[in-house]
Amino acid sequence: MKQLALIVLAIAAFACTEKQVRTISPEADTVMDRLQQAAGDNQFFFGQEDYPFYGYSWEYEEGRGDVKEVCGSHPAVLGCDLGHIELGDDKNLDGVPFDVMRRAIKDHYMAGGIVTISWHIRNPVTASNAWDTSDNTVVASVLEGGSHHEMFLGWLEKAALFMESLILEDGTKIPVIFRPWHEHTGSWFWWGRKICSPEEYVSLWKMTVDYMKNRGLDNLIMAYSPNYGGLTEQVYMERYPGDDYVDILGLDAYGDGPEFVEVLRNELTMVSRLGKQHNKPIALTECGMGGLGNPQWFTQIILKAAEGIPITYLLVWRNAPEYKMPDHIFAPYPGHASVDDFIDFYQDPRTLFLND
Ligand code: BMA
Repeated sequence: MKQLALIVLAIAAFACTEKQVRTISPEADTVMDRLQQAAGDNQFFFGQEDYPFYGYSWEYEEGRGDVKEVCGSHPAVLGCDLGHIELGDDKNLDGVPFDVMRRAIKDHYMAGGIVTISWHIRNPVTASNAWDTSDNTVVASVLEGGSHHEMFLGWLEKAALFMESLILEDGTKIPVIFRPWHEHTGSWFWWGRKICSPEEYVSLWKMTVDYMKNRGLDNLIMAYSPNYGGLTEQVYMERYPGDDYVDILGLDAYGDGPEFVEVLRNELTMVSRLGKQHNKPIALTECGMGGLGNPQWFTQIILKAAEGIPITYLLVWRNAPEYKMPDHIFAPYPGHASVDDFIDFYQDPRTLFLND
């Protein structure tokens, strides 16, 4: 009897693990292979958030892009953000129409590029933005059994519907590196370190991934992206949702100067070690220097920090139009002081752009 019980338990445990394993689509697999291959060749892809939508002095002009106007190629990675999709809005939190975003994602993928999507999702309890950390019960309230669970499933559905619309004419689902709940080792978003417990964070992540998986969204490659600074392995892994729920180990890092290079090198080295242990590619899922005041940031800061470390891609943040947000740029535009340095970065054999 006891033996039978053990066998039943073993089968149940096996069934449970089986159920948890995510498989990704062949196209998503190809992206993973390409990332690994680049890192193996001591190369990485360069990306920028919102690059086709606007730049320092323009908005919504088909074919334009600050980076392309500086070096001749668009970035290899296009970053987009879903913030405000949860409200049913037709534009995201930075004013990008979701229709325009969908088209740009298809064009970018068809041109051989890689797509990543983050989600500055609003606070479902206070109805304020993602940065509202005033209530530390929010994560618990969206989990199963919580007061805002049903509402939150509606928000996940809106994001899933957008993801489902990312298909080609022949029905191929465009692979997307999905990066929700980012920078959670900091405490500036409602899912941050001081706002929820590790268990709550992990449940939020798993609920999100399971929801997408159950809708058949096997084109999502999940990227985990703690924030730079004060990271030990323990802090990095404290809220890790598990190997079945994460495909890329990331790091978000903003800064400048020798100390930034040193700390970033140390933390990237640690992430690289974890990547090897967990058999996951690693990436600088967001990085940059706000305002790009250092004209040699690309070759002297970020290339130096990542030298010899097998990052697969890096994504700098958006170049907001100057009249909307002065000094909110992360890549050069024609005439900017860092143009020459950026061209050196572009020509460096380690960097891969859309042309590559
Ligand atoms: C931030 C800034 C904000 C923006 C947000 C989401 O870092 O760029 O202006 O709304 O990202 O893109």
